[in-house]
Amino acid sequence: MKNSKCIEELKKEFDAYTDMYLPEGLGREEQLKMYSTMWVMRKFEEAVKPLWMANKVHGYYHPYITEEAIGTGIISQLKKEDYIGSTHRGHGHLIAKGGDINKMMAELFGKEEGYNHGRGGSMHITDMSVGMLGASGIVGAAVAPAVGSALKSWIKGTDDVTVVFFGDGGANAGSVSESMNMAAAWKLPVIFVCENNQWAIATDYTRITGEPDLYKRGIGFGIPSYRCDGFNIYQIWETAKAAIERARAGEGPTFIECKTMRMLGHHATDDSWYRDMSVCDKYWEIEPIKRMGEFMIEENIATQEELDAIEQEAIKKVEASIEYADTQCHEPSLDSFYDYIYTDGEVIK
Ligand SMILES: Cc1ncc(C[n+]2csc(CCOP(=O)(O)OP(=O)(O)O)c2C)c(N)n1
Ligand SMILES: [Mg+2]
Repeated sequence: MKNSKCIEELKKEFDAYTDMYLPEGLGREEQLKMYSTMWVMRKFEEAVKPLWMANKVHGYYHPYITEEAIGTGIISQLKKEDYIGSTHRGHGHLIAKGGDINKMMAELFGKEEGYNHGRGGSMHITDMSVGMLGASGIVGAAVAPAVGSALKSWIKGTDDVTVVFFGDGGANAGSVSESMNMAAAWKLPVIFVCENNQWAIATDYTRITGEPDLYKRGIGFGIPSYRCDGFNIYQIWETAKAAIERARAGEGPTFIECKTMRMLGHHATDDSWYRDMSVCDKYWEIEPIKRMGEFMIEENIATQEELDAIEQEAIKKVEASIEYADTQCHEPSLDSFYDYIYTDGEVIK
């Protein structure tokens, strides 16, 4: 199928579709940095599956592939002191916030040098040094703590912002609504980002909600709410910029639904038997990295050579992280089995 025909078909079925455009204030260097971040996310995720199959990576892992524009377009604008709360699909969020991919890979390998000393795996990575409040295997669970984090910033009088991510499935957790209500009532500096990839494991999201326009939930709480094309990093960047400015100015929360499409299985080996994956064929034409690259070339923002070099750099970084985790890190010793159960105090063995 020709590219343009795909796009015409997509426009009919993907109601969040927007054309690419250059938002005011977004310079070339920032664009190249975001492009690079997306490639690191992509190469990291692509590398993990074969490692998982080879039994080098342990525990579940959920790829963020094709959702990279969401985390990147938003988190790239945060400062180090700002916070993010993440999901079970959180590698990309941490990469965008400046996390250490060597420590991430070591954690996935179950090694002592990993973020959680190899005890937590993919879904439990936290890095307070870059404001990453934590990933969570419990869907929607990051939202209430994120409102707590925003409350802390408000009490301390800083201009720090907290951004919290959750899926279309996670959006249905009761605590998400309670948190939105409190944040709106107290005008807290928090941004709710719903990554609507239209699936919650094997459930089409429209089967479990009466209102498929998820951004409208924010409106119900009096929160300015927007829908973005989850494949259009420029629209996401522009929407997030305004939301971050509002939060820093003490004007309260924003809700952003980034509508996308889950183009792979829910986790590493889910073959998506419950859905027709051919639906995704068209969406690959607008996957965010390809789309941003094409746009930057069309608009003479970057050359193909520059973009290729950025991709190669990302491959090298990820390869180095695998080499580190595989050959330089250590298995936790058996006598450390009970370590890190409590932050301090007596450990009951
Ligand atoms: C509270 C809770 N209920 C159920 C699950 C099982 N579960 C794990 S991932 C998932 C789907 C989440 O879907 P969504 O929030 O849309 O995120 P996505 O995986 O699509 O990124 C579910 C139901 C869980 N981990 N936590
Ligand atoms: Mg989902």
